[in-house]
Parts: sequence; structure tokens; C-alpha cells
Amino acid sequence: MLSRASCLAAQLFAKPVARRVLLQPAANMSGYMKKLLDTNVWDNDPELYDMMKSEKKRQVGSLEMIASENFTTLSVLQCLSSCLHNKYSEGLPGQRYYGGNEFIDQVEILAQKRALEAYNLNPEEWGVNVQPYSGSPANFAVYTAVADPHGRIMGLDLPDGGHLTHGFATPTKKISATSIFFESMPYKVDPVTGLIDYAQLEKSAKLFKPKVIVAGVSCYSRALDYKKFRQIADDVGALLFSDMAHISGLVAAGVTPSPFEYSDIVSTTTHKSLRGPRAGVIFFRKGVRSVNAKGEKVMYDLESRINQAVFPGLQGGPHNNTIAAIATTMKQAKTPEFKAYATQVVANARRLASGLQSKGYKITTGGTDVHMLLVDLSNTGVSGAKAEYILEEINIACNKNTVPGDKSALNPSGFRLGTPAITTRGLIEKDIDTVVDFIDRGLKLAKEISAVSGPKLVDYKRVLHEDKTLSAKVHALKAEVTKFSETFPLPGLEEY
Ligand code: DSN
Repeated sequence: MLSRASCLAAQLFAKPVARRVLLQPAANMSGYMKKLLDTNVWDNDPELYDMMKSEKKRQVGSLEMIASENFTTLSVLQCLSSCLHNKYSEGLPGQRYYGGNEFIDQVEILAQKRALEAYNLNPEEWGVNVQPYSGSPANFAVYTAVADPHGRIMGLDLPDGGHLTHGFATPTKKISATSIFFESMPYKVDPVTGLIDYAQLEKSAKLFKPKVIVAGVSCYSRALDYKKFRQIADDVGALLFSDMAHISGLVAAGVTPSPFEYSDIVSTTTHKSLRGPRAGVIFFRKGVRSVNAKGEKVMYDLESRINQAVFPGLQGGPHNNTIAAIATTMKQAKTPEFKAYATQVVANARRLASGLQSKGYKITTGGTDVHMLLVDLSNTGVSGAKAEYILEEINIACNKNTVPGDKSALNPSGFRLGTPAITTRGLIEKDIDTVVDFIDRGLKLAKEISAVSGPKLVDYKRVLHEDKTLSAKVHALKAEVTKFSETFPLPGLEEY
């Protein structure tokens, strides 16, 4: 695969940033103005700045393996901290409710154009809204636009790998606003294979007759069968809404199947595998939807519905600094370096899965096609929570996760791992082998601790910290992980 040097695009990394103010106070400025212009966070708010520095140190010294996280680029950080942040611009380009938006309009139009280009979409057939504050608001805007109150929605159940916004509810409580304000019915994975049970989805959809079927995941390591989703949606007259938040970087790079061919609507966050700012984007179809029995064209009406659901339906002024950051992210996503990055993300995830399997761990679905994988610890004596805790203690960040067949989302039997962030830092396959070794040693320590503590997490944490022999082993392993992690650069600003 890639050499470390070529894997790390030069523009990702910052030159040392001098501590400087951009404007010098003029002699005739009043005291409060001088103070404003002279103020920087490190002098003005050392208490907060110390926290920011600590977080930076944590990021440098840890292996970030939460599948939805990434380290964004210097260009994105510069957009986020730019003067674009200062402007209100409710409305769309050319139709704002506030003056002074000449350049903001240019920025948003550029972000829209580049978002379509990043996914090779024809602007005659697809439109895009780049204003959602993040993925959850984007998804809620989609439902608001196309499903009436109490309209029916089907999404992958949260314990099976779906996202909260796809309609999560327990038997006794509606958890997500999607299930509170709409009627949601989940579809599931096969408890044995861990794969989406499309046959059951098809049967349920015929009974439930949803308005919207969501093809999207938060924890699922295989490519989705969008063609099958389309067929099921067509059979019941539903819209197919793909939430590609996790995989949008991989889709842009062409290393995983694209949802666009089969979907009516596609949403994404921009900060996961796409490596941009924390934001959301909604793509929607335009033009002819179908031709009816009389031979008349039925047109899509998604554009105004979705735009109005975002604003004024759910949001106020768009975050223009973030929209600029989306624009530069979409430009980066078209580069050969980004394609190489996304290819390496998947290669690293596959290596991670096979490495853990070779050490005897069960990987749900038997491996991965994408950037993440799910380690199933059922019947090992170590719960997902215990695994997450020990790994955090040794500076590997991940999250506990339900595995197929788990009864409770609160006490899951597995943990999720992802490679977008560590790949941004330059890790390649041979480094992943070292990571596998760290994880394996961490989980073996978890077993040792559990043998002393018994099943309860609270006792496990106490033993981990209070048993001198065990805590010394944890500290020694943490020191190794930290030393290894610190050899990989972190993009962004040097100071924080
Ligand atoms: N929280 C994200 C994830 O981890 O999948 C999704 O919003």
C-alpha cells in the first residue's frame, strides 16, 4: 500500500503558528477595543487554554479508533475560525433575510457546486442543501420535509447498527425524536450472520407501508445493497433515503458502492470518513421521478420541501464558516491524495479485522468492507463496557457497541473500531499489526482484572486502579501505546 510519506498529504499539516494578533491596535483606539484586538485565548483564558492543550496532548498520545471520528485538515480549521463565522445569512444564496451577503452567497454556491462534483452528480438531476448543522438535524429535516407528522419510517434498529435518528424506540419508550414525531418501525440484522435481513425488511415494509425507508448505518461493516433497498422502496411506494454519514469519504473516493444511483435523498455528515467540519449535507433528486400510467411525467418535489424544512422549518442562520469548510472539504475529496487515503482506510480496517481474528477474536459479519468493524465479545467474560474502559486506560479510544442478538443497548457485548482517524495520522498495515497487539494485550488484561473483580463494571474499575500489580501492567501498556502514537503527526494547528 502507501508509504507513510505519501499517505500524509502535505497540506494536512500545519507549519508552526506564531502567537500573533492579526490587527495591531491603533494609537487612537479606546481601551476596550485595544483589549479586544490584543486578546487571545492563551493569555486571556489560561484556564480554558490549559484544557485545550490537555486535549491536544491526549489526541497526540492516543490511538483514536472511534469509527465516526477523524482529524480534520488545516484548511478546514482555518475556515472554521474565519470571519465567515460572524455573518447571519438566513435563507439561500440570492434570497437572504439579511443584507451584506454578497460573499457569503459565493461561498455557499461554491460549497453546493463542489458537493455535487465530489459525488459526480449532474446538477440537473440532483440538488444539495449545505446548511444542516450536523447529521441529526439533517435527518430530521428530511423526515420533516417528506413525511407528515406521524408519517411512517423504517430504519435499521439501533442495537443492530442503525443510528438513533433512524427511529430508535425501546418496547416501553420512544427514544429518538424520529420515533416521537413520526411512526418508526425497525428492520433488523440476521442474529447469526450479522447481515441485514433484506427478506424480513421486504415483508415488514409490505405490511407497514412506510413513507420513507432509510438505508444507513452507524455500526455495520458491510456495503449496503442499495439496489435491493430501491426495489423494496418501489414495491411499497416509499422514498429511499440513504444516510451515508459514515462512509461518505469512501463513496467520494469510489472505494465503496455509492447510494446515489438508487436513492431519492442522501444525507451525510462531513466530519467522519470525509474528514471535514462537523456539519451535515442533504442531497435530493430533481426532475422526473416517474412516468404514470397515462404516460405523464411525475416530477420530484423534494427541493423546496427539503430547503424549507432546513430553514425556516428547523434551523436559523446557517454557519457560514462551516459551509466554507464544507467547500474546501469537497475540493479535497476530489484529489488523488484523498482517494489514496480512503483506500488506505479500508486496507487498514481489513488488516485490523484479520489481525484480531488471527488472535481468536470474533468479528461480526466475519470482517469488513469499509472503515469499521465490530468485535463481538459475547461469552468471553469481558463486556463491551469493560473493553472500552481498559482500552481508554491504555490510550486507545473506541466505543462499546451492541452486537447482533444483544438484548440491551445499555450493556452491549462488543466494541466498535474504526480506522479513518489513525489513517489520517499515517498508520499503514504494519502499524496496524502493532495496534492489534496493543488491543489484544489490553483485552487480556481486562480478563485478568475481571477474574479478580467479578462481573460488575464498578468493581472492575476499582480493581484496575487499586490492585498494584494490575494497575502497573495497565500503566506500562499505556506508556507503550503513547510512545507509539506520538510518532505519528496530527494535522491541525500546532498549539491546540
Ligand atoms: N455518533 C455517530 C457514530 O458514532 O456513529 C453517529 O452520529
